[in-house]
Amino acid sequence: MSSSSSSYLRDEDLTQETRDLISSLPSEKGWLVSQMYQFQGRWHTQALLQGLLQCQKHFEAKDSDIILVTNPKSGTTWLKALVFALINRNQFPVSSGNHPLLVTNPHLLIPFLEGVYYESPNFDFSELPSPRLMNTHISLLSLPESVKSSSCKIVYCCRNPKDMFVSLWHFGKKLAPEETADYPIEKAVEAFCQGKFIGGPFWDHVLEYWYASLENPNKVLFVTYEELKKQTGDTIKRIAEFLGCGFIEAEEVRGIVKLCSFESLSSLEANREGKLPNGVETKAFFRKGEVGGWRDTLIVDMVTPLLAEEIDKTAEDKLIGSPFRFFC
Ligand code: PAP
Repeated sequence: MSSSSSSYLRDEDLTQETRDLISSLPSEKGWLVSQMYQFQGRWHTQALLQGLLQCQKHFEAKDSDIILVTNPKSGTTWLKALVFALINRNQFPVSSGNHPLLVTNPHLLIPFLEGVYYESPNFDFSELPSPRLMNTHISLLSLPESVKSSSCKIVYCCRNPKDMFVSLWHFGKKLAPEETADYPIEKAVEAFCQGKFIGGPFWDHVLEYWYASLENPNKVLFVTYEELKKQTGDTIKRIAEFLGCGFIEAEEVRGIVKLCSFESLSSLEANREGKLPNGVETKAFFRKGEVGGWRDTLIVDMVTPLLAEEIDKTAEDKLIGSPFRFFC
């Protein structure tokens, strides 16, 4: 692995327990990672699998916790910024010139559960201010027991699979330039469609949380990147209502929309310079921020439209029997 790779792609800090477990798991060579392991139906890097195991073992959810859940590249950074601004609006008025989001990348304000459990196993989650705000990519099935049994709230954000795939494709190139330089996009699409992708299968992740939001609407709120784009203010109000944030002034909503917009966040020094502790540059989380941006990457000649069709066809197959539809 190149020195610029994220620590999530490396495996030097594995415990014996993780090594023992992975030796018994199905494994595959993956795009971006030399090896991926299937655990509880999902494909993981060794590092994030260790983070997941530690999280399952040690994380104690509180009723007041708020957990943001996404597939990678589905709006995590944006959702983190929006919910942080929302729940802290009394302490940090959005119109003030010294809001933490103006000087700090959202990933540094809100801990990524399995990432922290891998990188900083001694991190003390009890020190976080209440309500604790955290994020994860963990599937519904693999969530720590206390998350399922407590009254903590889950906000899930889904993105259409073609934009998600393309976003990860470009992110991967920044994350591991040497490893991805000659990797054919056709192979990456194939792996994505087979579900053999970091955190995959993508579709199962989405559907499980979508059904959970229908079954338990007080526990799980399901929003999409596309509706956030189209109606950011209304979606913030839905999130605020779900989280029991009380009355929120229209002016405040407008302030949150503006503060957390792609244009605003991506132009800040905190999001143009510097790196996260895992080695990823903060600017890597801001690329285009569009709906339908996949066209530039998946339709570049007469061959690649087939790739978009391959993803559409797979999504169609995976959704047979479900009324859920992706926004495309
Ligand atoms: P992560 O799961 O690794 O944290 P995540 O934030 O979910 O990544 O995805 C990054 C995507 O969100 C990028 O999409 P793109 O590659 O299609 O451009 C990024 O541009 C987009 N993004 C980041 N911040 C915002 C924002 N404030 N508004 C809209 N889109 C955003």
